[in-house]
Amino acid sequence: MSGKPKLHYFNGRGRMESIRWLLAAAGVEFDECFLETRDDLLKLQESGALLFQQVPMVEIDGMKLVQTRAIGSYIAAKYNLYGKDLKERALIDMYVEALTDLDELLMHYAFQPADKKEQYLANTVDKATNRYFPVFEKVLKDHGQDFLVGNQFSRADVRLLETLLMAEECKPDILAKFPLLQSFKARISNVPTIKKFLQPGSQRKPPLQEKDLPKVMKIFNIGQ
Ligand code: GSN
Repeated sequence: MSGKPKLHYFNGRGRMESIRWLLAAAGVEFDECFLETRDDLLKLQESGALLFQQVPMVEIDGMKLVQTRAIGSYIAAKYNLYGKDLKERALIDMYVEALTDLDELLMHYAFQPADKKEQYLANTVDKATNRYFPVFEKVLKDHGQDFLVGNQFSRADVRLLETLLMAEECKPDILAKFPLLQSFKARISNVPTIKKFLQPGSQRKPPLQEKDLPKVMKIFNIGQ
Protein backbone atom coordinates (compact mmCIF):
# COMPACT_ATOMS: atom_id res chain seq x y z
CA MET A 1 0.00 0.00 0.00
CA SER A 2 1.22 3.46 -0.83
CA GLY A 3 1.95 5.58 2.21
CA LYS A 4 0.48 8.63 0.57
CA PRO A 5 -2.74 10.16 1.88
CA LYS A 6 -5.68 9.51 -0.44
CA LEU A 7 -8.23 12.26 -0.96
CA HIS A 8 -11.83 11.41 -1.89
CA TYR A 9 -13.79 14.27 -3.44
CA PHE A 10 -14.92 15.57 -6.81
CA ASN A 11 -12.34 16.96 -9.22
CA GLY A 12 -12.73 20.57 -8.14
CA ARG A 13 -12.00 22.92 -5.28
CA GLY A 14 -14.94 22.92 -2.89
CA ARG A 15 -14.17 21.98 0.68
CA MET A 16 -11.18 19.81 -0.27
CA GLU A 17 -9.07 22.58 -1.77
CA SER A 18 -7.80 23.89 1.57
CA ILE A 19 -6.72 20.32 2.43
CA ARG A 20 -4.83 20.07 -0.86
CA TRP A 21 -3.13 23.38 -0.08
CA LEU A 22 -2.17 22.24 3.42
CA LEU A 23 -0.67 18.94 2.29
CA ALA A 24 1.17 20.68 -0.54
CA ALA A 25 2.50 23.33 1.86
CA ALA A 26 3.72 20.55 4.17
CA GLY A 27 5.49 18.96 1.20
CA VAL A 28 3.35 15.82 1.42
CA GLU A 29 2.53 13.98 -1.79
CA PHE A 30 -1.04 12.73 -2.05
CA ASP A 31 -3.27 10.66 -4.31
CA GLU A 32 -6.78 11.65 -5.33
CA CYS A 33 -9.83 9.54 -6.03
CA PHE A 34 -12.43 11.64 -7.84
CA LEU A 35 -16.19 11.20 -7.57
CA GLU A 36 -17.44 11.58 -11.14
CA THR A 37 -21.08 10.57 -10.68
CA ARG A 38 -23.73 10.27 -7.98
CA ASP A 39 -23.20 6.51 -8.17
CA ASP A 40 -19.56 6.96 -7.14
CA LEU A 41 -20.74 8.81 -4.02
CA LEU A 42 -23.43 6.20 -3.28
CA LYS A 43 -20.87 3.41 -3.58
CA LEU A 44 -18.52 5.16 -1.20
CA GLN A 45 -21.39 5.71 1.24
CA GLU A 46 -22.46 2.08 1.00
CA SER A 47 -18.90 0.89 1.61
CA GLY A 48 -19.09 2.39 5.11
CA ALA A 49 -16.03 4.56 4.50
CA LEU A 50 -17.79 7.84 5.27
CA LEU A 51 -18.57 8.32 8.95
CA PHE A 52 -21.35 10.84 8.24
CA GLN A 53 -21.97 9.83 4.60
CA GLN A 54 -20.13 12.96 3.44
CA VAL A 55 -16.95 13.94 1.68
CA PRO A 56 -14.29 15.36 1.93
CA MET A 57 -12.73 12.13 3.19
CA VAL A 58 -9.01 11.59 3.54
CA GLU A 59 -7.35 8.23 4.10
CA ILE A 60 -4.27 8.93 6.18
CA ASP A 61 -2.25 6.99 8.77
CA GLY A 62 -4.74 4.10 8.74
CA MET A 63 -7.73 6.38 9.34
CA LYS A 64 -10.57 7.53 7.16
CA LEU A 65 -10.89 11.14 8.26
CA VAL A 66 -13.98 13.21 7.51
CA GLN A 67 -15.11 16.72 8.47
CA THR A 68 -12.96 19.32 6.75
CA ARG A 69 -11.95 21.13 9.95
CA ALA A 70 -10.88 17.91 11.65
CA ILE A 71 -8.88 16.84 8.62
CA GLY A 72 -7.15 20.21 8.45
CA SER A 73 -6.33 20.21 12.16
CA TYR A 74 -4.81 16.73 12.00
CA ILE A 75 -2.60 17.59 9.05
CA ALA A 76 -1.58 20.95 10.50
CA ALA A 77 -0.64 19.40 13.85
CA LYS A 78 1.17 16.47 12.25
CA TYR A 79 3.30 18.70 10.02
CA ASN A 80 4.01 21.42 12.57
CA LEU A 81 1.90 24.08 10.92
CA TYR A 82 -0.19 24.77 14.02
CA GLY A 83 1.87 27.11 16.23
CA LYS A 84 4.11 26.52 19.24
CA ASP A 85 1.52 26.54 22.02
CA LEU A 86 -2.21 26.63 22.76
CA LYS A 87 -2.44 30.41 22.47
CA GLU A 88 -0.82 30.43 19.05
CA ARG A 89 -3.12 27.60 18.05
CA ALA A 90 -6.17 29.60 19.15
CA LEU A 91 -5.01 32.58 17.11
CA ILE A 92 -4.36 30.39 14.10
CA ASP A 93 -7.85 28.86 14.49
CA MET A 94 -9.47 32.30 14.60
CA TYR A 95 -7.65 33.40 11.47
CA VAL A 96 -8.38 30.16 9.62
CA GLU A 97 -12.08 30.20 10.56
CA ALA A 98 -12.45 33.83 9.45
CA LEU A 99 -10.75 33.02 6.15
CA THR A 100 -13.02 30.01 5.76
CA ASP A 101 -16.03 32.32 6.16
CA LEU A 102 -14.67 34.58 3.45
CA ASP A 103 -13.79 31.61 1.24
CA GLU A 104 -17.37 30.38 1.48
CA LEU A 105 -18.62 33.74 0.26
CA LEU A 106 -16.15 33.66 -2.63
CA MET A 107 -16.99 30.05 -3.47
CA HIS A 108 -20.74 30.66 -3.56
CA TYR A 109 -20.30 33.37 -6.17
CA ALA A 110 -20.28 30.67 -8.87
CA PHE A 111 -23.68 29.41 -7.67
CA GLN A 112 -25.48 32.77 -7.90
CA PRO A 113 -28.12 33.25 -10.59
CA ALA A 114 -27.00 35.59 -13.39
CA ASP A 115 -29.17 38.50 -12.25
CA LYS A 116 -27.80 38.35 -8.67
CA LYS A 117 -24.10 37.94 -9.49
CA GLU A 118 -23.12 41.61 -9.62
CA GLN A 119 -24.71 42.50 -6.29
CA TYR A 120 -23.34 39.35 -4.67
CA LEU A 121 -19.83 40.17 -5.85
CA ALA A 122 -20.12 43.77 -4.58
CA ASN A 123 -21.20 42.50 -1.13
CA THR A 124 -18.40 39.95 -1.04
CA VAL A 125 -15.75 42.49 -2.06
CA ASP A 126 -17.09 44.82 0.62
CA LYS A 127 -16.72 42.10 3.27
CA ALA A 128 -13.24 41.17 2.06
CA THR A 129 -11.89 44.71 1.97
CA ASN A 130 -13.68 46.17 5.00
CA ARG A 131 -13.94 43.26 7.41
CA TYR A 132 -11.25 40.67 6.73
CA PHE A 133 -8.26 42.13 4.85
CA PRO A 134 -7.77 45.11 7.21
CA VAL A 135 -7.31 42.70 10.12
CA PHE A 136 -4.51 40.77 8.40
CA GLU A 137 -2.90 43.96 7.07
CA LYS A 138 -2.82 45.29 10.64
CA VAL A 139 -1.46 42.04 12.10
CA LEU A 140 1.44 42.12 9.64
CA LYS A 141 2.03 45.84 10.25
CA ASP A 142 1.95 45.58 14.05
CA HIS A 143 4.40 42.71 14.45
CA GLY A 144 6.47 43.38 11.33
CA GLN A 145 7.18 39.67 10.84
CA ASP A 146 7.04 37.51 7.74
CA PHE A 147 4.30 35.16 9.00
CA LEU A 148 0.95 35.74 10.67
CA VAL A 149 1.56 33.90 13.94
CA GLY A 150 4.62 33.34 16.14
CA ASN A 151 7.15 34.29 13.47
CA GLN A 152 6.86 30.86 11.88
CA PHE A 153 5.07 29.37 8.89
CA SER A 154 1.64 28.00 9.84
CA ARG A 155 -1.64 26.87 8.33
CA ALA A 156 -2.92 30.43 8.80
CA ASP A 157 -0.38 31.66 6.24
CA VAL A 158 -1.38 28.92 3.83
CA ARG A 159 -5.08 29.73 4.24
CA LEU A 160 -4.52 33.46 3.83
CA LEU A 161 -2.57 33.02 0.62
CA GLU A 162 -5.19 30.62 -0.76
CA THR A 163 -7.92 33.16 0.03
CA LEU A 164 -6.03 36.16 -1.36
CA LEU A 165 -5.57 34.37 -4.68
CA MET A 166 -9.24 33.36 -4.77
CA ALA A 167 -10.30 36.93 -4.05
CA GLU A 168 -8.07 38.21 -6.86
CA GLU A 169 -9.72 35.78 -9.24
CA CYS A 170 -13.04 37.53 -8.48
CA LYS A 171 -11.58 41.05 -8.56
CA PRO A 172 -7.98 41.38 -9.79
CA ASP A 173 -7.23 44.71 -8.00
CA ILE A 174 -8.83 43.71 -4.69
CA LEU A 175 -5.48 44.01 -2.85
CA ALA A 176 -4.75 47.51 -4.17
CA LYS A 177 -5.15 49.15 -0.75
CA PHE A 178 -3.28 46.46 1.15
CA PRO A 179 0.47 46.76 0.52
CA LEU A 180 1.47 44.34 3.27
CA LEU A 181 -0.94 41.70 1.96
CA GLN A 182 0.62 42.16 -1.46
CA SER A 183 4.12 41.57 -0.10
CA PHE A 184 2.82 38.68 2.04
CA LYS A 185 1.37 37.13 -1.11
CA ALA A 186 4.69 37.42 -2.96
CA ARG A 187 6.65 36.08 0.02
CA ILE A 188 4.47 33.05 0.81
CA SER A 189 4.09 32.23 -2.89
CA ASN A 190 7.86 31.81 -2.84
CA VAL A 191 7.97 29.20 -0.07
CA PRO A 192 9.39 26.26 -2.08
CA THR A 193 6.52 23.81 -1.45
CA ILE A 194 3.92 26.49 -2.25
CA LYS A 195 5.84 27.69 -5.28
CA LYS A 196 5.65 24.15 -6.61
CA PHE A 197 1.91 23.91 -5.91
CA LEU A 198 1.28 27.17 -7.76
CA GLN A 199 2.91 25.88 -10.91
CA PRO A 200 0.79 24.49 -13.74
CA GLY A 201 0.28 20.73 -13.58
CA SER A 202 0.06 20.59 -9.76
CA GLN A 203 -2.97 19.16 -7.95
CA ARG A 204 -4.32 22.66 -7.33
CA LYS A 205 -7.77 22.98 -8.87
CA PRO A 206 -9.04 25.79 -11.10
CA PRO A 207 -12.06 27.89 -10.12
CA LEU A 208 -15.36 26.08 -10.59
CA GLN A 209 -16.72 26.81 -14.07
CA GLU A 210 -20.37 27.43 -14.79
CA LYS A 211 -20.37 24.37 -17.05
CA ASP A 212 -19.22 22.08 -14.19
CA LEU A 213 -22.04 23.10 -11.87
CA PRO A 214 -24.70 20.63 -13.07
CA LYS A 215 -22.30 17.71 -12.61
CA VAL A 216 -21.39 18.73 -9.05
CA MET A 217 -25.01 19.44 -8.16
CA LYS A 218 -26.00 16.02 -9.46
CA ILE A 219 -23.33 14.18 -7.48
CA PHE A 220 -24.53 15.79 -4.23
CA ASN A 221 -28.21 15.95 -5.12
CA ILE A 222 -28.25 19.73 -4.70
CA GLY A 223 -31.39 21.50 -5.82
CA GLN A 224 -33.12 18.28 -6.92
O1 GSN B 1 -16.97 20.25 6.56
C1 GSN B 1 -17.39 19.11 6.30
O2 GSN B 1 -16.64 18.26 5.80
C2 GSN B 1 -18.82 18.78 6.67
N1 GSN B 1 -19.23 19.60 7.79
C3 GSN B 1 -19.74 19.02 5.52
C4 GSN B 1 -19.42 18.14 4.34
C5 GSN B 1 -20.50 18.17 3.26
O3 GSN B 1 -21.46 18.90 3.35
N2 GSN B 1 -20.31 17.36 2.20
C6 GSN B 1 -21.29 17.24 1.14
C7 GSN B 1 -20.69 17.66 -0.14
S1 GSN B 1 -20.68 19.38 -0.26
N3 GSN B 1 -19.10 19.79 -0.26
O4 GSN B 1 -18.17 19.42 0.15
C8 GSN B 1 -21.64 15.79 0.97
O5 GSN B 1 -20.80 14.92 1.04
N4 GSN B 1 -22.94 15.51 0.74
C9 GSN B 1 -23.41 14.17 0.49
C10 GSN B 1 -24.58 13.82 1.35
O6 GSN B 1 -25.20 12.79 1.06
O7 GSN B 1 -24.86 14.53 2.34
